[in-house]
Amino acid sequence: MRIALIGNQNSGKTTLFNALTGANQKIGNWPGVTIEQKVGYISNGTHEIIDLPGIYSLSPYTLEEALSRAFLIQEKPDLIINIIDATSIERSLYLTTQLMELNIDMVIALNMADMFDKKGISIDIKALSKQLQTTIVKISALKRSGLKELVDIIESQTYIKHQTQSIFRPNVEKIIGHLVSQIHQDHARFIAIKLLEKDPIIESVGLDIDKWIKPLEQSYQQDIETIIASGRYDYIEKVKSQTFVRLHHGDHTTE
Ligand code: GDP
Ligand code: K
Ligand code: MG
Repeated sequence: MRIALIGNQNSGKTTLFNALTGANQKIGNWPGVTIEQKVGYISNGTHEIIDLPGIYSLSPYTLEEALSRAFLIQEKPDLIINIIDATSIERSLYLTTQLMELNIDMVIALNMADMFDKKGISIDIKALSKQLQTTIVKISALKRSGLKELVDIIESQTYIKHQTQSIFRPNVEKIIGHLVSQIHQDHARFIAIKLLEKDPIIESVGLDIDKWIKPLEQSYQQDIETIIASGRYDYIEKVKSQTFVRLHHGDHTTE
C-alpha cells in the first residue's frame, strides 16, 4: 500500500514518520520546488509512507496545501494516516473534516497521548471514532507508544473503510447531493464542496451552482463560503462536546 501521512504543522508527522520507518527512508524534493519529500517503508518494504507537507486545510492557497492536495487527488494513496495533535483538537479536526470528503480510507493517529494527564485532557476514543466513523489509535510519536497497534491495524487492514458522511445541515447537504449526482468523477463530494467554497482550481464542470447557492445565502444572510466554514465548526463543536473533556486540574487555562 501507499500511505499518505498528513496533518497540521507540528502535529508530530516527522516524529511519527521516523519512528515508523527508522532508517528505511529516502529524502528528496517535490518536483520543481524546494520542499522536502520523505518516503519511507514499513512492514519489510510492503508499505510505503509519504510524509506530506504540514497543512491546515485542503485549499490551494499555499504551496504546501497545493502539494498535499495534488498528491492525495492525483496519486490516490490507498490510505491516509491523519495525525492529530490532541492538545489542539479543534484546529486539527478542521483538516480532518476535509480529508473525510475524499474517497480514500483513513486512520487517525491521535498524537501527544503522553501530554494528556499533564494537560488534563480526557478523550473518549470509542465515542470519537463512532462520531467520525474512522478508526482512531491513540499514540505518542515521541514516546513511541501506540505505534505497534497502529501498524497492526494497517497491516491487517482492520480499519473502518471510507464511507460518505453528511456533516452539514440538511439544506446544505441537499445541494451537495444535487452537485454530487452531476459530478461523474472520483472524489465527487470533495469537488462539490470545493465548488461551494469557490475553490479557484476546481472547474465548475458546467454546473449552474448559483441556482442552488443564492436561496441558501439569502436564508442564512451569509455567503456560501461562510456557511460551509461554519458548518465545519458546528460539526467539530458537536463532536468535541460529545467526546472530549478538559479536566482543568492544575491548569486553569481555557480555550
Ligand atoms: P511535524 O511538523 O508535524 O513534522 O511535527 P514534528 O514531528 O516535527 O513534531 C513537532 C514537535 O512536537 C517536536 O518538538 C516533537 O518532538 C514534538 N512531538 C511530536 N510527537 C510528540 C508526542 O507524541 N508527544 C510530545 N510531547 N511531543 C511530541
Ligand atoms: K501544536
Ligand atoms: Mg515535519
